[in-house]
Amino acid sequence: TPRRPRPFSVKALSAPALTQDDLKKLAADKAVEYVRSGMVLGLGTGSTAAFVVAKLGELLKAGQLKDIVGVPTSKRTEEQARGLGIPLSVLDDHPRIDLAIDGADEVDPDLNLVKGRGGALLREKMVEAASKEFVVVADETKLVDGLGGSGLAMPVEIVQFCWKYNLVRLKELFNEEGCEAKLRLNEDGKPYVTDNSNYIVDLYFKTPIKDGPAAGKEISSLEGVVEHGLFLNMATAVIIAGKTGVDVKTK
Ligand code: ABF
Repeated sequence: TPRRPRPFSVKALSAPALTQDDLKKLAADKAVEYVRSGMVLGLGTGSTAAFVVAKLGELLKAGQLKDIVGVPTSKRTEEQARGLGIPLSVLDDHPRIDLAIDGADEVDPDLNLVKGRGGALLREKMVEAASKEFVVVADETKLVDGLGGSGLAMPVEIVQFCWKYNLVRLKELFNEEGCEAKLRLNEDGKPYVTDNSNYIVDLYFKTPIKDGPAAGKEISSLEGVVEHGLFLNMATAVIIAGKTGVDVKTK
């Protein structure tokens, strides 16, 4: 007697659920489809961006990509890319970047971002501002209705000189919103120092930031602030990987 087809796929039922790393890799692989031979590329920082760099290394090795030049956004990324044999440069020599691909900490519905929990916000912002296209890679946990709304840190890079003074001034800027401000520390309790030898103050908002551009301007107007983690109107596309698939959002 002919075997009856099974009413459902046993394979699908037993397939392991996608991990957050699987989702990051899916987003990274999709973003790399934007890369062409000969491009100057901004190389992001963080665990999602690391999947992008790894994929670029693979494609170069396989001869499927040629003559790319990477401009890393951190010493960590520089090390990873160098280890994979990706030719590297700096903004001084390549002030016009074709495409930057980087992760984010928060993505709002208008593709504005919070970045910098990985500590690389200054170089990221410089490289991504110099890029014709800036593609963000993220898993769905990064989506928020309003920036600062995740309850997690919104980083501000400040000079080391009189950091307490600036910590207080940053907190005062958003006092009405009940914002907390903390100097970022390493596990050993010492201040976290960025690639540019600065400190980071993390701002914790109780409610989403109402006016991102105004907040960004106010933060930047403080002497001793080097850069903040609001990346407004910079992303040209955001690739979000979720349990149900990969979504590409563009402006
Ligand atoms: C960089 O890495 C940062 O701007 C952001 O802080 C962080 C995101 O890291 P991950 O991809 O590990 O979540 O993109």
